Amino acid sequence: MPAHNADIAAALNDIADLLDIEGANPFRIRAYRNAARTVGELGQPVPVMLAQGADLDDLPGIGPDLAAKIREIAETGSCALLGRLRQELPPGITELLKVPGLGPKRVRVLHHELGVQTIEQLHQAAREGRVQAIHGFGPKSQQAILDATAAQLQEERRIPLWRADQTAGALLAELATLPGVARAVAAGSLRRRRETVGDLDLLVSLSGRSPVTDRFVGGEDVSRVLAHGSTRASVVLKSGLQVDLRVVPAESFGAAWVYFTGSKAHNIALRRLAQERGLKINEYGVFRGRDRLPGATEEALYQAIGLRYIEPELREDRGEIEAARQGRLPVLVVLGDLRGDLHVHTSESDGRDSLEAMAAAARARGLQYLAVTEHSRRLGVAHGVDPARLARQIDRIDRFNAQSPDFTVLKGVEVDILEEGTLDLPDTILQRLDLVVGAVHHRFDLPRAQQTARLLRAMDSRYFTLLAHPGGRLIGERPACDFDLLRVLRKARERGCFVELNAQPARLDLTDTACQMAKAEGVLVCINSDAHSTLEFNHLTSGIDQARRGWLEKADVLNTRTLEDLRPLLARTMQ
Ligand code: DGT
Ligand code: CA
Ligand code: CA
Repeated sequence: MPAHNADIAAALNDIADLLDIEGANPFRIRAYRNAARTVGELGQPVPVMLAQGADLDDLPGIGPDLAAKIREIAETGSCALLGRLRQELPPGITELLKVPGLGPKRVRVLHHELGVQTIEQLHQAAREGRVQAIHGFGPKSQQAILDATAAQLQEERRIPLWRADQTAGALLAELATLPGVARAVAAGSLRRRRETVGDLDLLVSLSGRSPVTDRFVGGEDVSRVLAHGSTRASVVLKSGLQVDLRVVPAESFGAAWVYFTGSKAHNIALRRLAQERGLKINEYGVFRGRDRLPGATEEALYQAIGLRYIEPELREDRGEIEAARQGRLPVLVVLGDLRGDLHVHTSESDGRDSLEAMAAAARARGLQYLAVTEHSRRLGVAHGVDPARLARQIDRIDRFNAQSPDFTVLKGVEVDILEEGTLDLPDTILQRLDLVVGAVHHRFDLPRAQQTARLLRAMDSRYFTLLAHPGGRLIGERPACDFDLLRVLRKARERGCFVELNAQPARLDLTDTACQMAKAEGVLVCINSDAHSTLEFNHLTSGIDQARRGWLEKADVLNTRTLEDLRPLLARTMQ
């Protein structure tokens, strides 16, 4: 399959990184970086240009040698030079580039002087004080490396929720088939739908004698057994993920499920409340002196201490117990509440499927509308649109809608917010749209005051509807940028515009607590898939998980509105 420009640019950047670590000639390194940028900003896919017989060495800064490499990458996905560099250097070395503050030059020195090849080894070296001994690295940079690698390692041990879901689903299905097993359920952070999961906690209740723990530790994917008794077992799977299993009698099931769902902070707060009422709760039940109160269901356990049932996503000791006490728990949004999706890409920019295919897929999921929001021109790597191409897409959408009585495609764009806070497309084209989604895709590193000013200025644009993935983070890969969220939310309310909860599993941006803040400030949150293919409407489920952790109700979410109710809200941002 021919490579996308973005993949070609990434491969060229990898070559530059590896050459840099190797200590190659700076001019050669710069040539690869420039070529990566040039390819990234091309208006056309390289494979298409090649098919049309274009000469790549006509491009600025690209000579015959680089042109041949680009052709090789475009046709095969890689090139001999990249393969050779990857073989010569230790496989983990590019991981070191992920440590904030470490560029190729410093990685080269650390590798050369200390022989470190992995983040773990670098962490160890910093802990032993060996980093500060190197020329150019003082105690201060050693401490920074120590902190950054610690954070990196911590983060790496947690896995994203969607992956945990897959493993847990398979294990639970297996447990449920064992003789004597009445129920097999998930607990822990997985059930609370945290965005990352440290280990899996599974709970089984029995209807008779059962070989459940023996069969569990003997499972095919188990690499190590940490504990094995008749009521509990812990294993490490081949993937490195730990799984804790508890087996409980049916009469304790509710109490145990609450206990092992956590969070720990929620449990502690529950226990304190129970004590105030002269009760004792633990994983076996609720007790007044020696009497056991009903604890077979979670509802019964909560009721015994005077509370309404609390949804697992809320169990973080962030006010849910007080809310349950006062009977003002939120009625959390569910997937079926969503009527549309306001951030979707098609093959016109970096999506995989056509506008028509995306609309059909959204409709098949019961949605009523979607907004097509291609990248704008600055994002050459994503084949971003210029005004002329956007104008053609607007016409195409008009034609589509004329033929589509029961599903509407809204005209949008995901316009880049430039460094100074201006937008990457002129008002003359933006004003023809139904909505303008603004997003930051570069200079994530601006200082707080400057980043905040950039976002506020963007929201002051004449046409601005929705701030996409506000934090700009990629979970486990890139931290959120630093800005004053409260000021941004207040500006959004003042301007009548909205913030996105981007549902891509790697983004989940807004975070849960940021959703709570948006709700408190009276700013509607839009849960968008940011789908780049028809399959990616699945992301909406992850977005709903996160929104629920953020206490959002149907009314707090913009795209639970019918198209009729949505239109005037969008129109207010486009005047
Ligand atoms: P994780 O695994 O780091 O993503 O987070 P959790 O919440 O799944 O934590 P985990 O696996 O250590 O424990 C599962 C649940 O068991 C936890 O949410 C609450 C309960 N639990 C564990 N240790 C304690 C404890 O020391 N006290 C109380 N009250 N509950 C605990
Ligand atoms: Ca856990
Ligand atoms: Ca655990």
